Amino acid sequence: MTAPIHVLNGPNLNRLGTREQEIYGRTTLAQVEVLCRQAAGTVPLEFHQSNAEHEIIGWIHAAIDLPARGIVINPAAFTFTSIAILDALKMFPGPIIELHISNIHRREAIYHRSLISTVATAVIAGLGPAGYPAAIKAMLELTGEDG
Ligand code: CA2
Repeated sequence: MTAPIHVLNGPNLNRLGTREQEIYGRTTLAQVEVLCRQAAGTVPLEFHQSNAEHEIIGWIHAAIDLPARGIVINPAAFTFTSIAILDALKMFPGPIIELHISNIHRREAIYHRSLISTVATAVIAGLGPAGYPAAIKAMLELTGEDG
C-alpha cells in the first residue's frame, strides 16, 4: 500500500476565499483540496483543517504512526505560537513542507518568526493557493515513486 501524504491546515483556513481575498486569494479550501488531489495523482491524500491545536497534533501523531509519506502543513497562526505542534512534528521521520499562502516575510513583524521552519524540510510562502499543488509535487519528488 502506498503511504499517504498528509495535508494539514490550521485555524481560520476554513474561511479561505471568503475574506481578505487580496491576501489569500479567491480559492476556497475545498478547491485547494481538489488541486492537491489532482497533483497527487494515484498517491493517497489525507486532507484536514482544524481551528483546534489538539486536533492538528492528533493528525500529526497519526502521520507518525502510519508512517505517512510526508506532511504538508499550513499551521496558520499556530506557526508563531505552537511549541506543541513543533514538538509533534519533531517526531515525524519523513519530509515536512511548511506552507503559507501569503509571503509571511512581507507582512507585519508578528508573522516573521516561524517556530515550524526549524523542523521543516522546505518552506513555501507567497505562491497563493497554487503553493499547495506545488508542495504536493515537491513532496512526490522528495519521496520518490514508492514513498
Ligand atoms: O499565508 C498563510 O497561509 C498563513 O499561514 C495564513 C494565516 C496567517 O496567520 C499566517 O501568518 C500566514 C492566517 C489564516 C487566516 O485565514 C483566513 C482565510 C480567509 C479569510 C481570513 C483569514
